[in-house]
Amino acid sequence: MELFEKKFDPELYKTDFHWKEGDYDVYRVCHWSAPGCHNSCGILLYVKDGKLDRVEGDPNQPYNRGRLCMRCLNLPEACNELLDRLKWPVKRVGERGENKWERISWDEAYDIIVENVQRIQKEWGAEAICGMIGTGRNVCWQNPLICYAGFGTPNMSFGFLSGDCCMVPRTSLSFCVCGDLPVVDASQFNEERWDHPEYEYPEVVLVWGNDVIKSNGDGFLGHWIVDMMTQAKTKLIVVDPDLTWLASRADVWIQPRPGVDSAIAMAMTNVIIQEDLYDHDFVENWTYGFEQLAERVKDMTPEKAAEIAWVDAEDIRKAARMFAAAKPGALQWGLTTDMRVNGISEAHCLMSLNAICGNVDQAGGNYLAREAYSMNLAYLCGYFENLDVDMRAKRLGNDISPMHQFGLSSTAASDVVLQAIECGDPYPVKMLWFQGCNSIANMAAEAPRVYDAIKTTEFNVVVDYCITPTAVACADIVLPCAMSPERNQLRTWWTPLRQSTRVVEYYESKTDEQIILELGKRLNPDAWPYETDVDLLNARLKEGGVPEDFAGLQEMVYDWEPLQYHRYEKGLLRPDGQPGFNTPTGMIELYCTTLEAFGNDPLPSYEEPPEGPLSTPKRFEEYPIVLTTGHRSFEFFHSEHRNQKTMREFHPEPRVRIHPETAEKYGIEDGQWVWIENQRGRCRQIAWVTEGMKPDCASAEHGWWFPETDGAEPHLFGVFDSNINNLTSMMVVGETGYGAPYKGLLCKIYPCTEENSRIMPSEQVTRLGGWEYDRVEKLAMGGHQYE
Ligand SMILES: Nc1nc2c(c(=O)[nH]1)N[C@H]1C(S)=C(S)[C@@H](COP(=O)(O)OP(=O)(O)OC[C@H]3O[C@@H](n4cnc5c(=O)[nH]c(N)nc54)[C@H](O)[C@@H]3O)O[C@H]1N2
Ligand SMILES: Nc1nc2c(c(=O)[nH]1)N[C@H]1C(S)=C(S)[C@@H](COP(=O)(O)OP(=O)(O)OC[C@H]3O[C@@H](n4cnc5c(=O)[nH]c(N)nc54)[C@H](O)[C@@H]3O)O[C@H]1N2
Ligand SMILES: [Mo]
Repeated sequence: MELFEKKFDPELYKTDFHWKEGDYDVYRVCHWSAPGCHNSCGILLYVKDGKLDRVEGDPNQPYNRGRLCMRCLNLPEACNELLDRLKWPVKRVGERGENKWERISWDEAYDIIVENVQRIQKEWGAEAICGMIGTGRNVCWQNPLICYAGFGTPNMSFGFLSGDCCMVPRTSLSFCVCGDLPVVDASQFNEERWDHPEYEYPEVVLVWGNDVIKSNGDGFLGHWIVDMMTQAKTKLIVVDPDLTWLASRADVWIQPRPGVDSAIAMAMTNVIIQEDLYDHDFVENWTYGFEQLAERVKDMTPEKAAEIAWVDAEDIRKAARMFAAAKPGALQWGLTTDMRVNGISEAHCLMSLNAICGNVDQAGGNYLAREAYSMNLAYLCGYFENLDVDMRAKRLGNDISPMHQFGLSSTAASDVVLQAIECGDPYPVKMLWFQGCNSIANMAAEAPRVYDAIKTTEFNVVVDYCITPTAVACADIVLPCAMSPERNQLRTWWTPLRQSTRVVEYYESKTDEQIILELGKRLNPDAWPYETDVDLLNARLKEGGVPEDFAGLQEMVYDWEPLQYHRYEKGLLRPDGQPGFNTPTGMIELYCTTLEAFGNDPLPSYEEPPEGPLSTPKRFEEYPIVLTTGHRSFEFFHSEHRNQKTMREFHPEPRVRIHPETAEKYGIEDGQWVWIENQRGRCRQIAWVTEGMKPDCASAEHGWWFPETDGAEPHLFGVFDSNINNLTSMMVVGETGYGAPYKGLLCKIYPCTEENSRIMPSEQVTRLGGWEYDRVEKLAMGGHQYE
């Protein structure tokens, strides 16, 4: 009790930007990246002798209320004791792959970059330059802006993330079907949080393929669901092949074979319609195409879906009834939705299921989240202002699907970028600018193939805080970026607006804002009329009509806007001010007119993954385990944090989860190194034998490299040794160009022995040409050419 009171002592926990506490200067800011994260929690930075010494959660910040994850608490190690943190710009002195670098000044680095950019612009056209970005860190507008307003290219791409299959299928589909993005309402969009007079807790949260306690993905803190469970007895339905913390506390846990969730979602929708459990008022007044939806799902009975997904039909019925009865219910969907060839369709299934239960734009249901002050500080930042129509038309991928062409995706399609590098089709790509992306360790599917490609481009730059495997493989220049406490930054990725001020520095590293500004001024001065990073940020605030400037936001940290529910009834969602959703019909389109106009299936559908027990039975005999990949962990953010000692103490090696029966079948023991293999390649991880995992399935980790080991090839920090993306594929994407099968493959697993481990995958890839198999040479829309 004493502790609790002390925690909220106004003398100790102030709301000022800065105060003194003993030897410490304390600063009240928020964290985003680097190192990476999808949130920006309120934190207190304790600085001693000019160094970050300690981090605490800010108890006065309504967003996280003092709570922090282990990665944030470990920020001092990330800033000061990270293994081989980069202190200054370097240029390559040996061959690519040798990991030999020489210190250079920022001026020299910029001169080399400017010279190469201008040469490539002249010889190949600006479109031959491509920005490479990772997930939504605080590089998500800086990288695009330097591409569009500096290099003059329309190409900024997720670093070989096949089918743009993170969030983009879900968001694009949401924009087509309901005009906005529905996010579970955990009262996070208003300052009063749970005390807001209109807030209601969800009765049921349907957690679909999302380990939100670990991932806290897309600006949603998993712990808010725990708050709901403890404060309001919110119940859970979890759909996950693995026993997550939330699944272990769910009323219904459906444990599907990875890759076929749309069958379950359609069956649940079917039950809700057949048993007349849907929200009649909402369906009649605010949705379009209910009859067609009913017709489409009619044949997907719980029994049929159960057979497809290896689950129990009664569980599907139970989940459907429970979700439909919840007033409100809320849908928490995860990455698995995107990581399918039919990602768009799976998202449509889930969206429809949620909509007919009347949960969209309801308090405690799914809030329609928008950028703070409708500012465009994301992947399209500067696109329209800096590129003319002809240049925009050249964006790679615009020709593969209307969804790309009409701007539902804001990136160049990464599969087409790979095709452009490999075959010069539709035109060659000659320079890669990696800022916030370590492709071959993590983002790229078919990593060995991408490795081969990125080594061939003429000039590459990596902006990162360490030398990554991607940098060793292909970079000519590496620029050191600052960590979060070392930068002046804004976050607008959904309201509220957040601001954070630089309070420490590290050698010669610079912030992403400083880097793009200094480079932009040299390349295209008219587009960069600012002196400092703060000027650049102030210009963004002014554009957004934000009342405060950067300095004015310092004490606030979080700038909350007023919150409104039922905006569709009040005419607050559409630009014409009419009631309804921002779609052509003004309704949530269960039958989607935009997809129809694009020549895509306008209704939700179920499709088997290109490789699976039903689609490729012969291959299934050889590779009898259904594999899902990339399950998040507390310690790491993708390929990051492997270079923090503390994280490696908690999580020293990569792990693949398998059920005891499956382990027994293949002679695998818990804790043993095993090979995970399919026709494209193999990698090794430690077997984690657990009752939690679905039998005959496996869940392998992603993002592994070993920064403590030799960086030069052939070892290359061991980046291919445990890389699950030796097994995934590029160029096999949905008919829309979106969605790729990272979750839902086939593999076999067998113990590593001395005999079968003589050649490690890193050597195989860097020295022996990788594994022999047929690469799908051309982009395969809706690709099914596996058997
Ligand atoms: N098999 C499989 N593969 C997957 C996934 C999966 O589930 N399964 N998940 C996929 C998904 S959803 C995604 S989004 C991708 C993510 O892939 P990425 O987001 O590309 O992640 P990283 O490979 O960690 O690369 C990010 C790099 O940016 C650096 N960095 C961090 N913060 C900053 C910053 O503020 N500025 C700059 N300049 N650099 C910074 C880091 O040090 C790191 O080297 O991975 C994908 N890969
Ligand atoms: N600590 C940490 N946090 C992160 C990240 C990180 O690397 N580390 N990455 C960030 C990024 S970019 C993203 S996109 C998000 C992703 O965050 P999440 O959406 O939580 O993604 P995952 O952890 O890949 O998978 C979530 C769950 O899906 C289950 N699953 C796997 N395959 C299937 C399937 O076929 N069907 C169903 N129903 N479930 C399946 C897994 O068992 C797992 O429990 O996390 C973000 N947050
Ligand atoms: Mo992601």
